[in-house]
Amino acid sequence: MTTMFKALAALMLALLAHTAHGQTEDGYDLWLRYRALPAEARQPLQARSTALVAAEPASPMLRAAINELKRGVAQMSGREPPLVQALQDGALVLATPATWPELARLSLPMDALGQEGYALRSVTLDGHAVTLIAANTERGLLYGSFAWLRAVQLGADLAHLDEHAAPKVQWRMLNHWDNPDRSVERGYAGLSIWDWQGLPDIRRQRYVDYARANASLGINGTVLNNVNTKAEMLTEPWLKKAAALADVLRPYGIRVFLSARFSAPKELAGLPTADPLDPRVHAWWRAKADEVYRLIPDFGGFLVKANSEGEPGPGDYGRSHMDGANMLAEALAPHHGLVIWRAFVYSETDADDRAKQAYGEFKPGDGRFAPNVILQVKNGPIDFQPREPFHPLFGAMPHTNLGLEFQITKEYLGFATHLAYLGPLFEEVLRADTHVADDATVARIVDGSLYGDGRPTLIAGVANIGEDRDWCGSDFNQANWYVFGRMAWDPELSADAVAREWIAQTFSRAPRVVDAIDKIMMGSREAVVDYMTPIGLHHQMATNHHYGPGPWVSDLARPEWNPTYYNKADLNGIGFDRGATGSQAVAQYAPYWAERWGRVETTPPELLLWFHHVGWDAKLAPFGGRTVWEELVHRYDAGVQAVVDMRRAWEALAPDIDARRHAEVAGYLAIQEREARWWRDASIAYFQSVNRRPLPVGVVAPAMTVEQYRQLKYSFAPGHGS
Ligand code: BDP
Repeated sequence: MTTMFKALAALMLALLAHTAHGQTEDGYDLWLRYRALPAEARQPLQARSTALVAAEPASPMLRAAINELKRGVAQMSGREPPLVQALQDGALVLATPATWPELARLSLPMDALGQEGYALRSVTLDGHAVTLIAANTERGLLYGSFAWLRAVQLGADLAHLDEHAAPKVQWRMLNHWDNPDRSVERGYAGLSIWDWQGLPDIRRQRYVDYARANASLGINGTVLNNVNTKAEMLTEPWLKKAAALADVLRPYGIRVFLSARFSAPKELAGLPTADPLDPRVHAWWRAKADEVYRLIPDFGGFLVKANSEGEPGPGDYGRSHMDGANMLAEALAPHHGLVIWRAFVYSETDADDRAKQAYGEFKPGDGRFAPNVILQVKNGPIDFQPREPFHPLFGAMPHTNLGLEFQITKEYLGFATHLAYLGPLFEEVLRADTHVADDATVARIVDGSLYGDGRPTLIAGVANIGEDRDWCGSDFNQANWYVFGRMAWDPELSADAVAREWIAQTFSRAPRVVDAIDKIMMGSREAVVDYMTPIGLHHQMATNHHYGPGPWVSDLARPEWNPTYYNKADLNGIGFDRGATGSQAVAQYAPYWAERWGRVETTPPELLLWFHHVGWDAKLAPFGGRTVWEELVHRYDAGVQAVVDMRRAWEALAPDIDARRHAEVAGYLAIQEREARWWRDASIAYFQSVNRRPLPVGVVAPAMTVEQYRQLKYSFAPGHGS
């Protein structure tokens, strides 16, 4: 009896300990955790959420908003607000001008809210102190509901709310690189979240939760499949699967898009050609578009990777990208669909600097793309590297709709295991001033405000989402999904502010904890740059899987696939000359940059080897008397040291973070430190084998020889796709 009693008591204690944190944290809830508030914060929330007032009967979208508010309030305050029709003190009122004509009297900035914005305001209506969630549309109410829940989670004063927001970019979109077999190209979070086999019959709760997370950020489009796509994705059975997902996502304001394979008419219909100027091809795509819209009436459109890295395209028939894009645009136009045409194009037969090729290919076509085509341009001219200058197409095609593509999945920044917060990378790109006109930042080009003509605008991010319980392969990777969505909504947001928001919702609201985690996050991307590719190096990773260093690789079929093509390291110097004596890539930028980046002295140190080939022994002013070789080594060391410091700072947070998540992050940081050292050691060993310089005084020698690093093989590194 006593033993049993003891066992029971132990069980009770364990359960209590378990619920002390509300519930075990496994990352599934993302930033929508809505954990029970401490008693002192619960009361003000209860007072400000006594009931929900909303139009009845509610549409699916309004229902989604109401459900989210109920769930959030119930979890945080312990009391679920009832849905009522009459005003009462402390109610949350979801109002549009159509359902609540009195809105007009309240001098709310309704015009500024547009079709997607919202206002949150504490007001007194008919003698009742209520909180208005106001918008012109139900979508605005949905976004406003999430914004109010965010305000609660961030500890806002609920009695004095007054904020409003509207997205600056029209399309805020995820690009999944998911394959029909559920592998994910460059995905490090398990299988695809799309259980294709179960679709269209099985509509998993996970899809709804995915939609909730996206809606909370304002993401309004998703491309379901890989840009390297199979033609089959456009056949009826697969379209039905996509249609089922579209049904689930629709109430959350998310439109479904598909990647389309340019050669589909040949592969699916046996046409002898996919030539965009061939009338049969044209007719096939028109019929296909009609079929897609019959199944998915609000289908968004096609994303196309053409004539790039072996994918088929109009170039196979001697036609231009414009020919290809405009043909598809015509097929989609009757349905108001979009063609998103990728500018990530470089040719195996073009010996010119790869960084120049997209500009060379697309710039002459400025103004010749159909109005429902958006050209999707990667943030930099090479390929999602830890640091690149902004892509020269930004600002160079004023008469073309240009979208921006970021990579949220960390193919080049340590996969899922390294902690690298991408906010500073996104911010750096968005704030870059192209100097094509006054205040012509990438943000203002991409959000269209530079042109002011209401053109369609787009920011896309290659998703880092998979089947893993925590969605993204680690807790900190969730921050990259979050910051992507927030900055796509408002490209002017600061990486630091968004990090703080995310931390408060994800880990803790205690200022000391927020400060400490923010410091780790804000320095993390620069740490990766330093231990992988300092002072402007790029594309130095191992072959195919891109896991780990491979600066020595020089035997791949295409020159521009080799890291040596980019580092150009030899006995005398290192770096890619893109100035007047080299590839002249600088000339693709506005004169302001062409001139500055064209000269070593005026090139910022972080882009030095991107634009210049410099002598190992050159002493450059920003390096404070160090030679280029010394600076390079110094940066590798700084990168490793930064990770050591991140680890230490995280260890110190043990008392403040739930044990499971703390331990997991600590484990990842251990991997990161080991791999940072690997990058540092292997890179230094290689460059030293080439330049034959001694290591700077006091520097620790690499652990192994360059030969040993070259022998390392990682055949099963993740993310390879099918
Ligand atoms: C590269 C990836 C490759 C993608 C390609 C793309 O390594 O897997 O297919 O980008 O964006 O960075 O199309």
